[in-house]
Amino acid sequence: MELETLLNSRLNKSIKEASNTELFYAITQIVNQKKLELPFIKGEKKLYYISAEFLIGKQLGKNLINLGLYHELDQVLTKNNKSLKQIEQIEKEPSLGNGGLGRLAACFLDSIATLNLQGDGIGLNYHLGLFHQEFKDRKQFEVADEWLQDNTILHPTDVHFPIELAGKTYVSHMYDVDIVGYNGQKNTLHLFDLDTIDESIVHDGIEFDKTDIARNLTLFLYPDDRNKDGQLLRIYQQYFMVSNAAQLIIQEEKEKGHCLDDLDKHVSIQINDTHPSMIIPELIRLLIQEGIPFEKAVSIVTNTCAYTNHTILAEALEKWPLDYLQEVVPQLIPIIHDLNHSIHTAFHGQPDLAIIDEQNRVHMARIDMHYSSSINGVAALHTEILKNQELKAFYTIYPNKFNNKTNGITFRRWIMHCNPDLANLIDRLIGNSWHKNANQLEKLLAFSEDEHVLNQLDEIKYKNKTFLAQQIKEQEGIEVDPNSIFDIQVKRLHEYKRQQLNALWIIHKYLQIKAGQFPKRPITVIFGAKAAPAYDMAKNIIHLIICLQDLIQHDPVVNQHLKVVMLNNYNVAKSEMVVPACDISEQISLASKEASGTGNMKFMLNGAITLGTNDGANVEIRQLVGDENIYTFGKSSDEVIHLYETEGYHAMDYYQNNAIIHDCIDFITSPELLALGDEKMLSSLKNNLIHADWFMTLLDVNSYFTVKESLLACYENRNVWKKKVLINIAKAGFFSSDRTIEEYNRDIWHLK
Ligand code: BZD
Repeated sequence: MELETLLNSRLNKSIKEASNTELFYAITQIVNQKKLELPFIKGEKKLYYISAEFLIGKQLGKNLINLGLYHELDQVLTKNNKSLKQIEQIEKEPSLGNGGLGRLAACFLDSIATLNLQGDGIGLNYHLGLFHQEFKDRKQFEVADEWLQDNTILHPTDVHFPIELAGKTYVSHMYDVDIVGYNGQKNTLHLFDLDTIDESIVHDGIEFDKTDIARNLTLFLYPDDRNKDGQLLRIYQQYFMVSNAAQLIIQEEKEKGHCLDDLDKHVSIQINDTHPSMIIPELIRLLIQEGIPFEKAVSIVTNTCAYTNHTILAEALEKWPLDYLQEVVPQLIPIIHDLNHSIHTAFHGQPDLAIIDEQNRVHMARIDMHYSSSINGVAALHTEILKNQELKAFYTIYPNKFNNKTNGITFRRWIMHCNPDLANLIDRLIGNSWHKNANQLEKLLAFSEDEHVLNQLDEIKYKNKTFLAQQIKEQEGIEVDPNSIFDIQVKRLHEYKRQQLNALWIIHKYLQIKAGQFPKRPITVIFGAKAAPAYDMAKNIIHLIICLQDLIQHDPVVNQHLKVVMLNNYNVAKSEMVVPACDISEQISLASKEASGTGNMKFMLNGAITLGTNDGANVEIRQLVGDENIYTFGKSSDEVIHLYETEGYHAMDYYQNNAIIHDCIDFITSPELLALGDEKMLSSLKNNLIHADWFMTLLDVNSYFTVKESLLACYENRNVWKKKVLINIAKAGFFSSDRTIEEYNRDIWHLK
């Protein structure tokens, strides 16, 4: 049936008369019906991608694209004076992730299904998500994110497993989300939950009784783990996730008639950072229960599992006190001891290889590295740093396990859905083969001197900027000029990502404007970021940015030249709005600290120019586009690593010896800002920058300011800029997650 007829038959009124909400539900029903008709992907071998986060974003638009229905429906609705884009907004965004790691998992599921590979995701169903960010008094506050109300994506199943937690048995419940590929077939994301969860125990934002496991287990992603109860809760969550995963895998294998001795021939398990690491001892335990001897079980599990590392920040590598594991998962302790003992014997007690260290802490990443067959980093530089620095001891003993898989993004969401005008222009120029073979984008290079094409690209950017400006006006109450340069930094708030460096530049620009030095063209600096609830310095940085936003907005002279916008509750939907509207993509982490970044790829694909350090995947962007088409600055990762090793960085020296740095930092506690902000928070940030500055903000101030000025100047050279934009889009094909997944499959999973 034609879509229009189908839609009419679902409504009890005409499309014109129906409200957006009615249309949303009617379209959802149609999509659900279509999904039901799709076959599940089948194969000899199956992948299970286990992850604490799946930042999947709103599903309706993405499903319509992958089902091939988006365009037709859009036309039907437009004809009836309705907007599909507005209807899509009705869906609540699933709050099942935090940042890059979770969004990567979502892009991967899309590509796995699109490539017709049999692979399901396994995670948890967090009722109240990460948190919903609110700003009050220019500060971040966290409240529950009630995304599950009006759920339209989760299907309850009748799958339940018994899970032992602290000696008590809980019964899990599996919920499924369909993962539709851009290819007429589907996989599944399985999210586990408890039926006894009670959202009403949450009070004062996101506070709740951390000990009431039956009611709290899947309330939040990353509950505050500053104290013991919080840490225990994380262990409860992690074990609940992996025990469900292990039981599901074994059940499915038995249903297929496979012998568990051959598990590694039929199953691959990808461990997404260390949150799912307990899958290793849990699976060994269950295989032993099935009658397989310990040594054999260990070898099967090692062959089945593969581990991805997403960070080199030492504090993010999880280490759980053995006592805590003993309390929550006593059934795993004998296995962990045995594994530890084997390693101790094999490597003569070498301490940096031990699973249990001298302080009786269990190193989760070390379990992964000893007992899986692949260890990968997520960008070339990151993998090299793992091999030569952070995980050197493991690279020495397992050189063949190490491999690089540079991250990618799904082009279905990150251009076709978020930037339809650009996607359509590309279709008209080079055809649509790039939808499935992203390298075809290089064909765009043929137009790099074509003024008409370059102008079309520019017009699309302007239209996207105008749309973003409208949204900012509606949602944040700030008027921004689409003719200004949109300079954007959106990502988790962390000192290593150095939003504070960008804030110092804003202060610098503010002081210049105050002194009568005006920029050639107004600049709009846009931020979006959530700070972890327990991370005070990150919250101080958000506070400074909002104070700057308000100071500048209310200054009638400065606001003609400079605007700052802190988007509230930055999420996937907001990302889809800012990515197509960006001129300058800020990727300014301290070199060696950003494993890869994936926002950098999204911006590039949508025609932004990167202003970045030689870090993570920025390095590969630079190799692809050439030095003329990216603006890099700052010390190299080798230099930074050397500074850490020699304790050679002293922020105070920069503060004392550089007048610009001195003025910018002093301004943080100037009367102007103290009139708006909290003295304690601003002083604490200022003191930190002078006396600690663990992520070396001041190290790169000079070169950042200089290179940023040259980038802004380049914007005025319109033809040169437009050509750079085209080259960035044309070279982005490498960053398709289809390419990344093909590599995982070729080197690790071997599904087909
Ligand atoms: O993973 C991110 C890295 O910081 C990015 O550089 C990289 O691009 C992406 C995808 O590989 N890591 C995370 O997002 N990590 C976390 O969010 C996290 C959360 C809790 C504990 C440890 C890590």
